Amino acid sequence: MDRFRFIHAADIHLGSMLHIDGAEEGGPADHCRKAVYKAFEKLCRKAVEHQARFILISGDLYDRESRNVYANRLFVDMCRMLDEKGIDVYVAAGNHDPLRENQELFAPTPNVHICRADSPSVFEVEDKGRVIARVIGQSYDTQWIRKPIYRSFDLPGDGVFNIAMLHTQLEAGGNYIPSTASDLMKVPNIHYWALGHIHRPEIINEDKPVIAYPGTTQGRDFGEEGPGGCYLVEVDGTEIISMKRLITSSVLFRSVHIDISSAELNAAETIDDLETYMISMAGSIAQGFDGPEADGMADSAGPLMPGVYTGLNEPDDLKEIEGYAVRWVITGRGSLNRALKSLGEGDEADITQSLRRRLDNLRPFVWTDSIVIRTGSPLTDQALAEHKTLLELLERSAAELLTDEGKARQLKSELGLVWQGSGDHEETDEERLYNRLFLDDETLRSIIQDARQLILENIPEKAGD
Ligand SMILES: [Mn+2]
Repeated sequence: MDRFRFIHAADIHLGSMLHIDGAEEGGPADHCRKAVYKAFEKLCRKAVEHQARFILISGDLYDRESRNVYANRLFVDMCRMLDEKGIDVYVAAGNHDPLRENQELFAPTPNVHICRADSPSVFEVEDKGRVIARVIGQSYDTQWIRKPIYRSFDLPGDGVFNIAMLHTQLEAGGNYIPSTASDLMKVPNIHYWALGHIHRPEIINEDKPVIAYPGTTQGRDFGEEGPGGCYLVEVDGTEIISMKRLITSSVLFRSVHIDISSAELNAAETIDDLETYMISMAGSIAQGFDGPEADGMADSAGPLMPGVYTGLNEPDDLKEIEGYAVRWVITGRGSLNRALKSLGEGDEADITQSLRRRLDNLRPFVWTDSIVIRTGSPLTDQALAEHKTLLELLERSAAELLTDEGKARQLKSELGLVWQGSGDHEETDEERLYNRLFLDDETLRSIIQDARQLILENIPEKAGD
């Protein structure tokens, strides 16, 4: 049978920049300006390195309909390099970069195949004179497509590996190609749905057909934490042998939670103690270890299917990272609260500046974007006694939700409603609930921990308050 590899990417958003606060020219600011372009270059170099036969880009290659010269030139330059290696590039335009006539600033190289916008385009991928794969897709011609265009994706079932590219929110209604996973599964003869639009990687269906979002290649703000990347898929005939996520981010956004009631900090009393702790934590972040307090990718790396991972769990991935933009979220009840609660806005800025200065030489860089303080004073013995039942109930419920699968499932199905039909994700805020199509275990865990923390923070400090 014919064996080949391809790369599935989407939402590259060439022409956009990362949002970090306060960085001046040079250092972190430079990295943040270039990171989106760098991610695309990495993607192309990885295609060569892994001997991919072709690359799929399922929408939002560019951030805007009007191309910028740098972005368009980079695309054409990289595609020329890929052409020399015999690698084809298939592009479907998305809602950010809808297809118009005469919009390319540089002539595309012959290996670039762009889907039409008025009807589905079908491309055949050949190897040694034989068709080994087909790619079907359709471009956006305006910012919205409200029709189920995938229903006319018609490919023969003749033993050739068939791929469909679709830039969709995967919602029954809405502006971005109304569809559901089961709608897509009804389209015959498709082996792989190469989706785009949702910026968080997600494998919606594991097999026959695979339905997958590769996520953005480089997160651009705190709504897009975790490493961006693409999928490397290996195929034998019409069977997928392996699927692996390659990391293309060079800068990561991280919200790092610091609990002042933790063992390391419960004796701390001064801002200096806190800063010292944050400096040492920054050192761990730079090395790729963030300890149990940090949320996010360290424990989000569980395999989705053999050979697929979502986080930085291969040593090589760490080498890709040039820096981290960190939002420190300081929570909990402890003695440090006395110093923290006297802070004004200027003081927070001062701590931010101090951290930036003290971490200036750290590589990969750890840039303090902001500090969020959400602490309370320690509970007195009297308050602990008065709220004994509440505290016990709280700990028991939190523990049950984390360990009892039945309870967790029930909570997930109820909370999950928040994720459905949230409408147009282009218009909501950076929290981006929409970016999580389904409530996964990691998100559930962080919701339970946050809820527990909030309840603890709001217990009155003195009995009778
Ligand atoms: Mn996008």
